[in-house]
Amino acid sequence: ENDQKQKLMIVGAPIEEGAGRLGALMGPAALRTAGLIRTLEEMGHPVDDHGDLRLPQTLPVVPPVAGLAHHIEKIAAWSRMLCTETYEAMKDGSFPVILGGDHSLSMGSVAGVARYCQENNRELFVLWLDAHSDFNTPATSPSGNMHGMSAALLCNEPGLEGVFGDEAHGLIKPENLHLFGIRSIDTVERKLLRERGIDVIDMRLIDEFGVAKLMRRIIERVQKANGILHVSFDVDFIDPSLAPGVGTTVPGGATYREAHLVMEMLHDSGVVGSLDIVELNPFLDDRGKSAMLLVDLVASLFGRQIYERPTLSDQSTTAQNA
Ligand code: NNH
Ligand code: MN
Ligand code: MN
Ligand code: MN
Repeated sequence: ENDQKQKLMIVGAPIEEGAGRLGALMGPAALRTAGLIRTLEEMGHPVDDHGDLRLPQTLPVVPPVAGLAHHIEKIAAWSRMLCTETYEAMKDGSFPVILGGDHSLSMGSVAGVARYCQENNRELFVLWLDAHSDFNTPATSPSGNMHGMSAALLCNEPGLEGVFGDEAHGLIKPENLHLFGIRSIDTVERKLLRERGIDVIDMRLIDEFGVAKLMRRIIERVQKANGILHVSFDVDFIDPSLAPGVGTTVPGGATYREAHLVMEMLHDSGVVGSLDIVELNPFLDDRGKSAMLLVDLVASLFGRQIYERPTLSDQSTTAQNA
């Protein structure tokens, strides 16, 4: 047993304007109702709960973009706030956990972690658990919904510079982005992913090789670089039969055990330094089913085991001080 567990900084980001349908605003509340904080505390993790953030009265001025980017001023305001939250948490030695809210919030959360990593000479890797690749830009997006653009922004694709403007923020190297669970890609997005050489682990690969082998490859990469891994968990990564509470369900998602195994392996690896839980839409959920599954998955990521055994993460090794 480990008595010195890393402090978790938890913050809710009730943002829904990045998605095509409303309701993700209620995500943080549903995760809290499902017992997220209590569960982590009972597992022995010190929790610093920052509550849910609110949009400021005045939004940043964002220059017009070429193409479609709905509600970019609001997304910019959220991104800037969340970037500060995760950056400060990392500096503080805490593990930031962002409760969404739609996936546009990862522009901010990852940018803050990336800024910390840049300043502290740590290589940042991102595991993007999602049915979608979220690699659209305002010029390529068929919908204009910014939750489908967050991975592209983080890889410095053109057209989204206005989100941060002159505000300090970090970005990631496209070769350090690992998309996992993918089964829905738009036409121009597909071309862009190919051109940038993004690592796309689609469901076909997961069917053929299994989660364990594919995850081990990513984890070993991060470990070799002494890097930090940010996990961005989109609820639609999971099969809709298990997690119906999301606006953009796609059939053929991760099974119950596949999703848990990903989280268990991530815990054991000791490389995860930050986490987003995004796209939960309680308005579409079935009696809290998706919210409760997410709490259990987060518990697996933070060390809940079916049958206890020692792991790397337990030898008081965390991603930050490794
Ligand atoms: N690719 C679509 C778009 O850009 C859908 C994105 N929706 C998501 N992403 N839920 O995870 O509009
Ligand atoms: Mn704090
Ligand atoms: Mn997504
Ligand atoms: Mn998705």
